[in-house]
Amino acid sequence: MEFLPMRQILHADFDAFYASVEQREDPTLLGKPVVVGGRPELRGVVASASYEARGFGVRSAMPMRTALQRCPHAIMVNADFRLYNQVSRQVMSIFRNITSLVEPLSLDEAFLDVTDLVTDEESATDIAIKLKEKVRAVLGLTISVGVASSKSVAKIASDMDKPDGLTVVACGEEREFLAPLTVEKLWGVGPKTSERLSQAGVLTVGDLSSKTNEWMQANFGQVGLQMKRLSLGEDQSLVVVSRERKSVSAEMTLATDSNDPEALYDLVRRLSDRVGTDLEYRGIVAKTVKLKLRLADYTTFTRQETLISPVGSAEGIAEAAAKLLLPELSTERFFRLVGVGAGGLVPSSQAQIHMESMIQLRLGGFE
Ligand code: DCP
Ligand code: MG
Ligand code: MG
Repeated sequence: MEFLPMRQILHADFDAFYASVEQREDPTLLGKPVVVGGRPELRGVVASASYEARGFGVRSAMPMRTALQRCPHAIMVNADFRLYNQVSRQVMSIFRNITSLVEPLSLDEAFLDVTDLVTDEESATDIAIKLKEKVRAVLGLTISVGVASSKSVAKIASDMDKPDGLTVVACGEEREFLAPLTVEKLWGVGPKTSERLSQAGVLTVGDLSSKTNEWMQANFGQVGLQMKRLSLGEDQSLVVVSRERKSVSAEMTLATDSNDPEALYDLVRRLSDRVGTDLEYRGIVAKTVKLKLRLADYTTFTRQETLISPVGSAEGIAEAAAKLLLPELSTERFFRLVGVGAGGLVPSSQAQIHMESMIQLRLGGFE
């Protein structure tokens, strides 16, 4: 098997994410048991419980009814997904200010590969401390961070000392760290698998790591071999920066067909704003900017420009898109729809300067 050089991975996860955001928004909730979720009379469940509520045995995914039985004085708050989304974008952008190698796992957590940032003066642990301070200072929220040589160990570590935790697993100490933990802590081991393992006397990760490959394969197939590797702290999976779309775009049909330059520029600016925000959120820049236009008679075409230097902001996108719009405007031409798109996406850190600029007219499809 080929081995990668030693890596330094951080896993960062907000503490009681929804509940902490609500406590931040309304300081009278600070220090109190807060549960965010659906109403008990509607069979709602708990999405997030503050650590004060957890002291009473309240947990995520528990029926709200049960939560209120355990903690009758809990303060129930409705979820505000727009707000959580916004905070998520903000934290991901703080992460990306440290390194472009960020892999979000959900709204409130991400992996960061900081291998290349570590120096004699600054360890991965120092970077983790800096990250926690930055999040607290900018967002007024706490994250827990795990530091390890792989994603799976870093993720388990971040959960060890919540809230406001920092758990570092030194290289070479992965096995000892994992051994006493229950098997459910391993990625991919759910209640069913853990039940089957416990019937075979395998309760801890240490128990699992002492099973032979043959036994694991006979009982659990390929997944068994993977579990065994994880139990030994062996995980070479990479921090994946962007596994999504190849382009980002936004489009809008006008309320009434328009030939008014001001209205059209305004729309281009608003669409560029959406595209630019998305790029910033994902830490990527675009090498091409596209403008999609549909006339009153439904003729649809796109203009696109490959830029001399890639853009990653709303202003940059808007400027390029407006330049593409200018030659298309005429009093006889009524537009029905306008779209702005960004293509040729690369991580901001890998952006290369392009020596040529070209404008192309393309009929038909828009990615
Ligand atoms: N969430 C949800 N339903 C679940 C689990 C989570 O709606 N069953 C939402 C609410 C959480 C957010 O996702 O606030 C993040 O999930 P986490 O598992 O990270 O849980 P918390 O951040 O709330 O708490 P912890 O401190 O344990 O990370
Ligand atoms: Mg969390
Ligand atoms: Mg989480």
